[in-house]
Amino acid sequence: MIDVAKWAEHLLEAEAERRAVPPITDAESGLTVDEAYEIQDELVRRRVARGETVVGAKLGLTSRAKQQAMGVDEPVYGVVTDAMLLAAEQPLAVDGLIHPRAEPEIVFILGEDLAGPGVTLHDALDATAAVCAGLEVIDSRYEDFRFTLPDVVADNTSAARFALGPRSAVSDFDLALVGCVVEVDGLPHETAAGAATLGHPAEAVARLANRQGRLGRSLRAGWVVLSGGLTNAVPLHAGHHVAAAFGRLGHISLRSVAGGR
Ligand code: OOG
Ligand code: MG
Repeated sequence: MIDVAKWAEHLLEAEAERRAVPPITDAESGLTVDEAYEIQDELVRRRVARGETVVGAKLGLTSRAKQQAMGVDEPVYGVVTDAMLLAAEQPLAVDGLIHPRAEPEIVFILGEDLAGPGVTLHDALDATAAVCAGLEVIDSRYEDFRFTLPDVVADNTSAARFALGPRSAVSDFDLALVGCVVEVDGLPHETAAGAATLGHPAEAVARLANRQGRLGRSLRAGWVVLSGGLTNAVPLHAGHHVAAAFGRLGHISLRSVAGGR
């Protein structure tokens, strides 16, 4: 039997102390994915108990670029809270994090609750109030971002911060064909299209809604859903400027500075 509370606290402490730790599976080689989601649930419960509000959900490892980079070949699900949301133009204080990286994502804002079974890509689009360009800042609590599937699940899929661009109506785009160019300090670094995430970013939302349904949960109206990094993530150091342009869907940029929050 895994000590869910112990491992949840362990990861929260690593985050608070900005100290990377070895993956849990180094000590608990039999950790299952279900147990890892229990650790994640407990970790989120503790964040809520200390005053944070759940504002949405995220998928990770939905693109081949990310799966290959991280060596994990299936999508993972996590939770985002208000404490992770960066305000418009708010710089990212890198000293508050361990080894942050930024990745471009198409983000959905739901207008209706959504839960499986049977949710399709089209149902997900129908339930969407708006879409926007996003940059997720991930910050694995594990040394060197080294983890297995259960490790990254327990660690709330490396969730740390996220920034959102202006909202657009979902009907204005074929999200599979929206292009994405990531620039670091003004130079092109990574490129992709929306189809990089499971063929269509709304497929990611549908997949998560079906999982929620199996657990007797739902995605909630008003929630943001991050559909997963389209490209590999870019390491962030103080003084960097990372920008992700998604054509007509908009643009989002992040300036990283020294200092903590
Ligand atoms: C895991 C989180 C992955 C994404 O969008 O693929 C993720 C990681 O790479 O540390 O958020
Ligand atoms: Mg991500």
